[in-house]
Amino acid sequence: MYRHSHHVFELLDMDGGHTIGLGEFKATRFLFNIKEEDLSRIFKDFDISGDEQLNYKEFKMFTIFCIDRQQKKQKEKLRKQTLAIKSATNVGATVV
Ligand SMILES: [Ca+2]
Repeated sequence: MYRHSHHVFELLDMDGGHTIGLGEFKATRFLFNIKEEDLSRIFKDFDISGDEQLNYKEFKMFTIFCIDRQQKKQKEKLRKQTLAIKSATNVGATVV
Protein backbone atom coordinates (compact mmCIF):
# COMPACT_ATOMS: atom_id res chain seq x y z
CA MET A 1 0.00 0.00 0.00
CA TYR A 2 2.80 2.37 0.91
CA ARG A 3 4.40 1.96 -2.50
CA HIS A 4 1.06 2.72 -4.09
CA SER A 5 0.39 5.84 -2.05
CA HIS A 6 1.04 8.15 -4.98
CA HIS A 7 -1.41 6.17 -7.09
CA VAL A 8 -4.01 6.33 -4.32
CA PHE A 9 -3.40 10.06 -4.00
CA GLU A 10 -4.06 10.56 -7.69
CA LEU A 11 -7.23 8.50 -7.48
CA LEU A 12 -8.55 10.56 -4.59
CA ASP A 13 -7.57 13.87 -6.13
CA MET A 14 -10.69 13.95 -8.24
CA ASP A 15 -10.43 17.58 -9.29
CA GLY A 16 -6.73 17.21 -10.17
CA GLY A 17 -5.69 20.05 -7.86
CA HIS A 18 -2.78 18.04 -6.41
CA THR A 19 -4.33 18.32 -2.97
CA ILE A 20 -7.03 16.34 -1.21
CA GLY A 21 -9.84 18.21 0.50
CA LEU A 22 -11.96 16.77 3.30
CA GLY A 23 -14.62 15.69 0.80
CA GLU A 24 -12.11 13.72 -1.24
CA PHE A 25 -10.44 12.44 1.92
CA LYS A 26 -13.70 10.78 2.97
CA ALA A 27 -13.13 8.13 0.30
CA THR A 28 -10.07 6.90 2.23
CA ARG A 29 -12.42 5.74 4.97
CA PHE A 30 -13.20 2.64 2.94
CA LEU A 31 -9.59 2.02 1.98
CA PHE A 32 -8.20 2.32 5.47
CA ASN A 33 -11.18 1.26 7.56
CA ILE A 34 -11.58 4.55 9.45
CA LYS A 35 -14.66 5.44 11.47
CA GLU A 36 -16.62 8.36 10.04
CA GLU A 37 -16.47 10.30 13.31
CA ASP A 38 -12.66 10.05 13.31
CA LEU A 39 -12.23 11.35 9.76
CA SER A 40 -12.23 15.11 10.35
CA ARG A 41 -9.93 14.76 13.36
CA ILE A 42 -7.45 12.63 11.41
CA PHE A 43 -7.67 15.00 8.46
CA LYS A 44 -6.80 17.95 10.71
CA ASP A 45 -3.99 16.01 12.37
CA PHE A 46 -2.29 15.44 9.04
CA ASP A 47 -3.02 18.86 7.57
CA ILE A 48 0.27 20.21 8.84
CA SER A 49 0.16 23.41 6.79
CA GLY A 50 -3.40 24.10 8.00
CA ASP A 51 -4.85 24.99 4.58
CA GLU A 52 -7.62 22.37 4.92
CA GLN A 53 -6.09 20.42 2.06
CA LEU A 54 -3.74 17.47 2.17
CA ASN A 55 -0.87 17.72 -0.27
CA TYR A 56 0.99 14.58 -1.30
CA LYS A 57 3.55 14.90 1.49
CA GLU A 58 0.83 15.22 4.12
CA PHE A 59 -1.12 12.37 2.55
CA LYS A 60 1.93 10.12 2.56
CA MET A 61 2.34 10.66 6.30
CA PHE A 62 -1.28 9.64 6.65
CA THR A 63 -0.83 6.41 4.66
CA ILE A 64 2.24 5.51 6.74
CA PHE A 65 0.17 6.06 9.87
CA CYS A 66 -2.64 3.85 8.52
CA ILE A 67 -0.34 1.03 7.46
CA ASP A 68 1.36 1.11 10.84
CA ARG A 69 -2.03 0.95 12.54
CA GLN A 70 -3.13 -1.97 10.36
CA GLN A 71 0.10 -3.88 11.02
CA LYS A 72 -0.33 -3.42 14.77
CA LYS A 73 -3.87 -4.77 14.48
CA GLN A 74 -2.67 -7.76 12.46
CA LYS A 75 0.07 -8.51 14.98
CA GLU A 76 -2.47 -8.38 17.80
CA LYS A 77 -4.76 -10.72 15.85
CA LEU A 78 -1.89 -13.13 15.19
CA ARG A 79 -0.91 -13.06 18.86
CA LYS A 80 -4.48 -13.95 19.87
CA GLN A 81 -4.63 -16.76 17.30
CA THR A 82 -1.34 -18.19 18.55
CA LEU A 83 -2.64 -18.08 22.11
CA ALA A 84 -5.85 -19.79 21.03
CA ILE A 85 -3.90 -22.53 19.25
CA LYS A 86 -1.66 -22.97 22.27
CA SER A 87 -4.57 -23.29 24.67
CA ALA A 88 -6.32 -25.66 22.27
CA THR A 89 -3.19 -27.81 22.13
CA ASN A 90 -2.98 -27.79 25.91
CA VAL A 91 -6.59 -28.95 26.18
CA GLY A 92 -5.82 -31.75 23.71
CA ALA A 93 -2.81 -32.77 25.78
CA THR A 94 -4.83 -33.07 29.00
CA VAL A 95 -7.46 -35.20 27.24
CA VAL A 96 -4.78 -37.64 26.06
CA1 LIG B 1 -2.23 21.04 3.95
